Amino acid sequence: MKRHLSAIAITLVLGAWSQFSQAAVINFEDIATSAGNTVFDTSPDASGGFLFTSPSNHIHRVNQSGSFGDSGSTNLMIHDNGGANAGNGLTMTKIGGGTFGMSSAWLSEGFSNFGAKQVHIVGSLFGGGSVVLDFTLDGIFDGAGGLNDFQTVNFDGSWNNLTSVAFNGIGGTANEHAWSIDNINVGEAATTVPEPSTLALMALAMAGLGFMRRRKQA
Ligand SMILES: [Ca+2]
Ligand SMILES: [Ca+2]
Repeated sequence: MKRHLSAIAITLVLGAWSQFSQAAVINFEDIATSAGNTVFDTSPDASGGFLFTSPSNHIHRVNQSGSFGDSGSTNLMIHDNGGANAGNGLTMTKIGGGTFGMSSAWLSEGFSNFGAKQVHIVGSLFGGGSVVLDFTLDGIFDGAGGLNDFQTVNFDGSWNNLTSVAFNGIGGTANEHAWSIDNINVGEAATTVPEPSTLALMALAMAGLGFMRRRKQA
């Protein structure tokens, strides 16, 4: 009986904890490009349980300095394909459906001479509505040198319950607007504060565990 109660208490604690600890980073290392190389994909990329699609079917997997934004590892670079302005978008959705939260990501100008000035980010919310953030790139883009090409963009708690997020490079060189992305922090309710009922359940379960430990020692 005691063992059963302990198991139940542990399950409750782990269950409650997992509701706000499922953050994960999509770093594109599961579809890595070898150092010094760039691979050009003409179909959507799947990484970290998410699908990344571009209306132009023109996604570069980059792990290269020089002309490209360098994150020190594989990242995705998007630019207009042949001058179609809608072509530089990238949309992420969860494979198999479902909602997700997003707390941060790395963004950079994508290509020397063709870099975007801003990245326009639109999150579609479950049940309707959207959240929007325009992130200004810093113009620091040195290719192989010592400066950091990428910046971190942070998202607040309104970026939860997302069904998809669309990124678009804007400004900069006409018809190119190249930009790059890496290290996207995602997770169910990534920035949600646990509800009082969840906290109460955890406290109850932990108290139960402590009580059983004391009984065992006695
Ligand atoms: Ca990476
Ligand atoms: Ca930069």
